[in-house]
Amino acid sequence: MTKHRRTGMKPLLDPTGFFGRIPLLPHEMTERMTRTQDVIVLCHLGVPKIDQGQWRLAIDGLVERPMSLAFGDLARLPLARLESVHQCAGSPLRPAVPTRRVCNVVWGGVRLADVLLMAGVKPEAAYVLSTGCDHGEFDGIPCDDYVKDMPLTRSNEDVLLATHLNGAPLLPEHGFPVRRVVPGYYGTNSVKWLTKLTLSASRAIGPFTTRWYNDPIGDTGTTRPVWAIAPEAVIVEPAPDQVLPRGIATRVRGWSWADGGVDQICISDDGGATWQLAQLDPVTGRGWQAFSLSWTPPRKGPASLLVRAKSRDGAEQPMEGHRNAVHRVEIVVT
Ligand SMILES: Nc1nc2c(c(=O)[nH]1)N[C@H]1C(S)=C(S)[C@@H](COP(=O)(O)O)O[C@H]1N2
Ligand SMILES: [Mo]
Repeated sequence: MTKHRRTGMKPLLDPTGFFGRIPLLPHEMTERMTRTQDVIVLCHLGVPKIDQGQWRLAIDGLVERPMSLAFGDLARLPLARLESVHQCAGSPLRPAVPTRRVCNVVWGGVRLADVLLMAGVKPEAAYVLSTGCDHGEFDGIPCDDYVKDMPLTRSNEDVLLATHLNGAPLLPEHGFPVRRVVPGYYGTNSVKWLTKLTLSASRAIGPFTTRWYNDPIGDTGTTRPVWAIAPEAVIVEPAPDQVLPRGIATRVRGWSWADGGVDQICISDDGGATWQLAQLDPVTGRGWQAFSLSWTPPRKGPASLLVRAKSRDGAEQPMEGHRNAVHRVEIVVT
């Protein structure tokens, strides 16, 4: 551990510019654990190339002991593993469009709380700002880096400085060598290529926390940061356009998730006029929860199935107009 701080370090990017990988479609999300090759990839500015030996994590702001940690300093801390749903909030330019970019993975790393303990957080601190060293331009706006924030109270829960994804070191596109992972928050908060933690009394001021990633609260003219994952569910079976025989029981199944867990899943076969309660598995860690329902198609012709999740804190999925609008699958009954 050194007191030395490297500044002005701008790594090369490869590729440069927006980079993403198409996720599995809901009917392809057949496995509880998503294979790394199927994990979503979202990079606003490109993928920095970082040498693990050169990498440093600065901890500054409202701390007793500002410091700079090398990878080996982190590796000496206890390793934590956590299963967690990992979901992109969608494009910040189209925040109300459901994208269902989601997967369920195991993160490995050290607890942010352990690192903050080493630095000694001052009582005035209320937020943890995290800086990623990617840089460039997004939507025509120049960005020196990628900075996100979160309340300090949440940081002391199960937030990780992750070094591993599904048991292997992070791939470059997932944030190698170290990223923040905020289980239960949308992926945008899980800062990749982490190089700095800043303890602050106020929120971050960069474009990724002020210009983008704020949702309007009704018609109040105020906004809320895109932090906690709202309740959501996807139908895995039946698949779109699947043909099912009338009068024979079939299984509707899928995954549901929400920050803090899902409490109830309902399925409708009449456009939302009536709902049937599905069976719902309990939550493990921060992972997604399986649901299933035995359903007998009542009549011939085109049919649609809708699924709606209710979180433990009582929030229900909206029918439309939000990123977490209910998922609908069109099928055919013969
Ligand atoms: N530094 C940095 N961190 C980032 C991003 C980014 O562009 N730069 N994209 C965010 C977004 S929008 C998402 S959805 C997740 C995606 O993580 P993944 O690509 O490892 O799945 O990373 C987040 N962390
Ligand atoms: Mo995202």
